[in-house]
Amino acid sequence: MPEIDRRRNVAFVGPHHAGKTTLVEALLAQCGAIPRRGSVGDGTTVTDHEPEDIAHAQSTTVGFAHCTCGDLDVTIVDAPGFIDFFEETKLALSGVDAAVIVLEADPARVVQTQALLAAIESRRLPHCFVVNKMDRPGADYEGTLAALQGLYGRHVVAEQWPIFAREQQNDKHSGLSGYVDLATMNAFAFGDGSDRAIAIPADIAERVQRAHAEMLEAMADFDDHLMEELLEGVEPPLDEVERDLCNECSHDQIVPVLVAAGASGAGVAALAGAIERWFPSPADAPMLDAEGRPILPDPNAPVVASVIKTSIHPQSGKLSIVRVLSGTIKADATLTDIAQGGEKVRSSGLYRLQGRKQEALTEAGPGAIVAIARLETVKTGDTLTSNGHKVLLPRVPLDEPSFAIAIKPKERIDEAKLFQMLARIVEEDPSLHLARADVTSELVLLGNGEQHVAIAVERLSRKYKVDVETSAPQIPYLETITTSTEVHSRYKHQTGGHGQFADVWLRFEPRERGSGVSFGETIVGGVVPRQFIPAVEKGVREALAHGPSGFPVTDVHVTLFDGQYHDVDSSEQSFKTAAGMGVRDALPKCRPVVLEPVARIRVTVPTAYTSTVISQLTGKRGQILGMNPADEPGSDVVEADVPQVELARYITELRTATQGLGRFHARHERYDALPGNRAVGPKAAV
Ligand SMILES: Nc1nc2c(ncn2[C@@H]2O[C@H](COP(=O)(O)OP(=O)(O)O)[C@@H](O)[C@H]2O)c(=O)[nH]1
Ligand SMILES: [Mg+2]
Repeated sequence: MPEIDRRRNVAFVGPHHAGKTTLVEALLAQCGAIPRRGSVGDGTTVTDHEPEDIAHAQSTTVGFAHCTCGDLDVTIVDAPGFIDFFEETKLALSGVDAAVIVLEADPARVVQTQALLAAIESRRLPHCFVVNKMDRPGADYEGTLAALQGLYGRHVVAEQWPIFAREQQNDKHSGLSGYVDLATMNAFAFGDGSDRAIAIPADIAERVQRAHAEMLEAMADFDDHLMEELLEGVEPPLDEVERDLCNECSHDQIVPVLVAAGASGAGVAALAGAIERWFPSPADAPMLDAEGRPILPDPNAPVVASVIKTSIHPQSGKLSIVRVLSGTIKADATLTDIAQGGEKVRSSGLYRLQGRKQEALTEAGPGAIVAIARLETVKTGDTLTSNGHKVLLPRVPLDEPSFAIAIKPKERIDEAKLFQMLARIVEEDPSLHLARADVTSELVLLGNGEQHVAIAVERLSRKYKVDVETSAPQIPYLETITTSTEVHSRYKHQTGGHGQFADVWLRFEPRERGSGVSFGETIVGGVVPRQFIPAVEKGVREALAHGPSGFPVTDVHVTLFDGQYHDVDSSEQSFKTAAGMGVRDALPKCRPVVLEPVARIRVTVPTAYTSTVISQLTGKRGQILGMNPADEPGSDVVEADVPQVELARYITELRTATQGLGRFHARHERYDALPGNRAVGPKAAV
């Protein structure tokens, strides 16, 4: 077990496609954890190992890896970047002590790191930025840096300055060839495995000096001694600068920016050094329990561990990936699940993960991120302890789902079985939800975007060998009437022996919206005997289940006010039938309308997109209720009532219109009459 201060737990996060998985692969190769770098395109990387990652050439879930850098034991959590999987990323961040935010050298994409930064800052997690893909033509380091500073402030500082190889003929750069370390003012050329010291190229010397000065100024904000030196015009010793930088980064004050081209391994050796020097060990910044008390990382204390991820393999079973905060977990430990009411669970094995590979461990101490086998009842987000020790860790707040599909089995298996399989998929990803829809009773899977649920369905098919049909959930339309009427309905049938006879007069009146169906009677003189009246009500209610357009009828009051019966031939059944016939006769005469569900939504977007969002909602028959500044600076909240049918793919449309930055919450608000020109039937609504 490595000493706790030699451990580092680092998440690699950032926008989709920024090169995180490739960079992690390069780091693993750099540290000798793997013989050679695999590639995302070939599906050969350590951390994109799930079949869905490989099929889509992108991370669809968090991947875990580890390497030994010098005498440092580094556990890497490679998070998916695609916005649909952001909740998974948030959970992963809860288990690490620092984050590397990887982004492309493109100022326009800097805004895409905003939600991520909010999650990182909410935990005050030390972090650095890596401006990646610096080998690509047009890579704009200065622009990206300026955009980062514009968004987050000047404590985000360049710690490296890129050196480009020059083409012979013109002055265009042909690729990243090295960097200047702005703390120590040393320049390096990338080599195979290690970087070689060189002189600072003359053509960037002046710019590099300026960047060095900017870095010192930013650092001086957190360091009075440095501030004095700068005010007195004293150049601080470079080893002191390096020490201060480590200190200020590990306390989440200064956020250094580095350069890399992960695909070629350029910048990876320096990144490994940065992880060692700038990022805290688990001992440096103990995590807090739900009451804000620090949990000291003592190997001899009772175990406290938090479950940050669950993965279920149909053959080998369930793995709970935990971050140990305190104590030492043995491979056959019995632990208490505090979140599940103190249930005792027993480990069937302890593993360190290298992508899909599991290396057996005998024990794991504070700071370790390890997988525990077969804790069947344990869920992501739970807190595990030993000896009944009562500690609860804070739960990561997850966003509500914003996209839904209806699922039904294609053949063979029944729905109950499908429900169980889906429940296992949801167990692996708590940002998915499974529900039975009201009104339509469909089985509905909800997630954070079209990709999120589509990949969950792919996973379901692969793991449990079940084919399903998916569709947009049916819209739970209803019908109602807008005028009153009275009908006379007589049911008379003679077949051989005794016949059937019932005669009813029914009045139909509209009720207030949302009040449902009610039934009353004003029968006097026993023209309809008491014992048959419940049958009339039953017949009415059953017939109202399908209005003229096929939807359930609501907001109507039906009164039985007259009728006749026959001593021998009348029965409950005949009154029920007569009532049903009466309903079918009456509804078309009462100017029926289809009612559609309307949701109240709150959309949060950066102010620059507010007007786009408003016109998008107006185009969806939305009624804008208001627009106010959001809690987060620079964003607005737009509130609107929008027909549910218009929101089916809204999350995708919103993200497309807002660079992925918009998000919304919706809840059912009311039913409105469908505008006359919009025809729907039960089929058209699917
Ligand atoms: N030019 C260039 N392409 C890269 C680099 N790193 C990754 N890529 C490519 O960018 C794409 C996304 O890479 P990936 O590692 O999956 O990004 P992730 O979504 O952040 O994990 C892949 O096609 C990579 O081959 C790089 O340094 N330079
Ligand atoms: Mg990836």
